[in-house]
Amino acid sequence: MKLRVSPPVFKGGLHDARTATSLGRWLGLAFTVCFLTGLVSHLMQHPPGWLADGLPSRPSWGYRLTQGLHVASGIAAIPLLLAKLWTVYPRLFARPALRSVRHALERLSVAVLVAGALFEPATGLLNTAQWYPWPFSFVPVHYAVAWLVVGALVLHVAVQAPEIRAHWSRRSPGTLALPASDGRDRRSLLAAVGAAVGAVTLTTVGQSFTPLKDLILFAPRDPDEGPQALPVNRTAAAAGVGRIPGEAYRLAVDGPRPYTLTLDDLRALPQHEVELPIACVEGWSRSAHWTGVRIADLLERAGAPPHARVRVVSLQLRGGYRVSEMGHRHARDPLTLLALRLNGAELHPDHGYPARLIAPNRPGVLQTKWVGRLEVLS
Ligand SMILES: Nc1nc2c(c(=O)[nH]1)N[C@H]1C(S)=C(S)[C@@H](COP(=O)(O)O)O[C@H]1N2
Ligand SMILES: [Mo]
Repeated sequence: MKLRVSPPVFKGGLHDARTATSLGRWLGLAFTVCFLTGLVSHLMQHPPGWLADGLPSRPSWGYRLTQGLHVASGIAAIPLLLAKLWTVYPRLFARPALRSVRHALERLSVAVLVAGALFEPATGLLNTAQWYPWPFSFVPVHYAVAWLVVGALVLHVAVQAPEIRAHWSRRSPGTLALPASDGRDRRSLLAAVGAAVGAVTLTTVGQSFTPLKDLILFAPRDPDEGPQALPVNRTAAAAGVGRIPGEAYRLAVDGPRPYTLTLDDLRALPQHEVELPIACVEGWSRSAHWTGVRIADLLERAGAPPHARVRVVSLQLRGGYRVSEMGHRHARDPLTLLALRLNGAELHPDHGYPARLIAPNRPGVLQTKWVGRLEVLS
């Protein structure tokens, strides 16, 4: 018996270019916001030489906002992406599969776009849960694939420009040719997708937008959980530092006039209070009240030149986040502290006891805990 496979027939009215254009607009917006905020995050964490000294330390909530938008737009893109793929998937079965070299290249670029567009929110979402079920390191791969998606997306919009123009609005020429009854169904679909976007946003955004923290359903982080009402990314035990005895603690400041301080010496210096967030790249932010010594005062005492960069070194011996650097704007900002206290009490070991860095407009991974040394870089 001969088996004949015929392409499936799609009778529904919503696999059309007008629906694809309507959803594509919102998806394009979400991807654009996600890409630009991701780029900001990347530049703040790994600034190229020419930018390292230009990074602004204000507004103090800047990184919290861009990282919150990055995660929120990435999560909002998920229902939009699924709806968009559903709308266009009958094209997978278009025959002949390949009409020409040009058509083959076009299909290839769409395959790259779809693969990348699924990969980015999936890996990003798992990263917020700090779950890495893959053999590569998250940051460089997530960053590289973002450029791939942007490239494929620009190409896709260019190739589809005539279709997009013909279906951009309800009165566009292509749209007028569609059956009028489709309009109602399309509006229902868009309303349902909009409701899904609203629901996933409202139930996750409280991770960084604290006023909505009571609506959190799916987010891996409860902003209230953790010692001293602040979440912890890596505990002292996990970092291998354990409980550092305060009596044995020394802060070494290397510069033109190097010196060493005990914890009591630090407590005897002028103390300053600031309200600053930890804005974790893994998708949560929480503001807290910090007390400690200004980094600017410590640098002044070491005779550091005003434009010097500073390296902050942890007592933690291994791990990617044991060292961070900052340019002179962050180092000299009066809000930048070597903090000794958090929310009215001595730092909990998991928050960096005896001393940790807290600076404005800075990714959480660079707010080094268990600080043992400040190095003035020439
Ligand atoms: N030495 C050291 N500092 C560190 C880390 C670390 O692993 N080691 N983690 C960083 C990360 S990813 C974040 S988000 C913040 C979290 O600070 P918290 O635990 O006080 O909330 O600390 C940062 N400082
Ligand atoms: Mo983090």
